[in-house]
Amino acid sequence: MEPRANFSLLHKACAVLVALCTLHISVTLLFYLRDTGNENEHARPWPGNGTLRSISNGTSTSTMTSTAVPTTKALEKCPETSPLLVGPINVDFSQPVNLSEMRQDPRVSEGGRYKPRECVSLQKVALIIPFRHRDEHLKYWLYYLHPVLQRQQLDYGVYVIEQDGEDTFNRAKLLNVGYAEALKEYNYDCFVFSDVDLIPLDDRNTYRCFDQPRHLAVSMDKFGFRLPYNQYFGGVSAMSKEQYLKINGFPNDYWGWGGEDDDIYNRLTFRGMSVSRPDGVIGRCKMIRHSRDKKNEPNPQRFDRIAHTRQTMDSDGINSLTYRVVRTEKDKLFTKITVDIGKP
Ligand SMILES: *[C@@H]1O[C@H](CO)[C@@H](O)[C@H](O)[C@H]1NC(C)=O
Ligand SMILES: [Mn+2]
Repeated sequence: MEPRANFSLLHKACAVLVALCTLHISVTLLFYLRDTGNENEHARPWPGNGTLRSISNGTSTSTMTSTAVPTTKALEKCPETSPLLVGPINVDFSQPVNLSEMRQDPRVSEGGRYKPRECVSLQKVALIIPFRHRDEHLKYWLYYLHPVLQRQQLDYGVYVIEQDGEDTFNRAKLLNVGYAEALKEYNYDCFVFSDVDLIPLDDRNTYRCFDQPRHLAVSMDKFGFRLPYNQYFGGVSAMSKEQYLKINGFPNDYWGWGGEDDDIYNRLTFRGMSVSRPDGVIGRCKMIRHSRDKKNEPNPQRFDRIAHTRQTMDSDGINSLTYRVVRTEKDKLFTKITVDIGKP
């Protein structure tokens, strides 16, 4: 009697096992079929699933790539204040600088372009430098500024805008050209306009844009580390694309030295904006000593022009800019655009 009872028990157990297996298979099959028909599914964690789905459903390739490559995690935004800043910087114009090491830097790409690898920059910044016959100064600028801009975690490009020929210099018109040419290359949202001979003495003076147009060269050695006057907007300034367009860019008819920065100041106040500045310690900067350039004599018309900004700003600016690009040179550390901007 005993062996027969055992055999019957075993038979029952087997039957139950077969039933459970059948149930398991059918439930699995049911879920599998339901999955292939439903593309709104949340991502499943096991690998290979996407491939399976793409075979059974030819339209699901996008789902396949998104689930099959879990390593392409998006970079996070850079912090408001870069953790790489060091504060005061040693700047010495009596020592010649050597750019050869800087040119080897694989993080900088042709034309003086850089973006941090560790995070996504908060702003895309074009640096615009009006230029003529100042190669020595440009060397210092590149040598000191590239590391600063990199520590500031900016996505940036350096544009040297050279006035062709030997007619009277026109700084503001060159700045307008820089704005227009930089935008042809990349979707910059901030523009820093810097003289070639001004070097910041503290990397906390971030070369980026703010809620209001920014004046950065607030504390120059040349002026005893103070503002020469409250409305001063010269040397180095920064404007977002929006702020720049709001004032119709810069005047094109200030030939020779002086006045164009005051005209720009007038423009922004007439459009209801004000000037944002770093404090006088962070905003310290050094100017390379030089004699006055030929063909950049003080402009005798400047006082009259500044007095009429309100009448001229809507018709003279980025909306009336004309020029001709003579040549473009891509150096490792900058893009140089030589332009014919006419003459007074
Ligand atoms: C600059 O430094 C490199 C080595 O880093 C050297 O080969 C080159 O001669 C130097 N150039 C000048 C002008 O001193
Ligand atoms: Mn100067």
